Amino acid sequence: MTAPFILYGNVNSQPATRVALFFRLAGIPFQYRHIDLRAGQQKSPEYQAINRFGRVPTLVHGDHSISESSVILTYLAEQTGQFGGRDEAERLRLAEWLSWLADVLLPVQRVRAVRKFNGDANALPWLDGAAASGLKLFDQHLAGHSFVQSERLTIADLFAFPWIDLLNESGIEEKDYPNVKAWADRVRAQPGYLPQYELVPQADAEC
Ligand SMILES: N[C@@H](CCC(=O)N[C@@H](CS)C(=O)NCC(=O)O)C(=O)O
Repeated sequence: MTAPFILYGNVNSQPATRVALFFRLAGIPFQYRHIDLRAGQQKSPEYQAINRFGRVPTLVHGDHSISESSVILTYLAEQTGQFGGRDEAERLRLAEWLSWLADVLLPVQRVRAVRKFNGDANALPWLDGAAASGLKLFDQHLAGHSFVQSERLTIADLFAFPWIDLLNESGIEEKDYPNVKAWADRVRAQPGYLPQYELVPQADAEC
């Protein structure tokens, strides 16, 4: 029997829910461990023993404990044969996409963090501009493409998607980016899709 996949996360964390989205779309069961970020559980010695950065998500699989959602998605694609590159060239392209998406779309996550969790509003003018620039670039790329890398859904789509699914919490209108909206609707139409707040519970669970 192969080792279970154990995901440590929090329903409010988009990096964590993108891993849950992988499992849901792949139809792969996982064990879920809720980490109480408000209580600081991510900084406890027990948790930092599996995640040196003291953040979610962490994937534990056999002898491995892996942090950083892009690394986890890449690992899962390799382990399961789903949503990854089919040859070295595709795997390299996907690694490029993960890095690029993290650069250009991270301001979307930051804007949400400020608006939803009462962050420093002085940062908003800069963050709103940076989020709009990133979304414009992403929208331009998606013109004429069904999915980020190709005509099939990959971990690059799963990486970007949670930021887009909750654009309204960032104070951004999805309809202002029509190619992004059409792409997001294609992801939402995938079998197994669940919206962010239904992907994982606020307690440990078998999912
Ligand atoms: N680059 C990381 C980002 C992880 C991250 O920022 N996690 C946040 C939640 S969204 C966290 O655990 N914050 C708690 C803390 O820093 O104490 C990834 O993609 O996994």
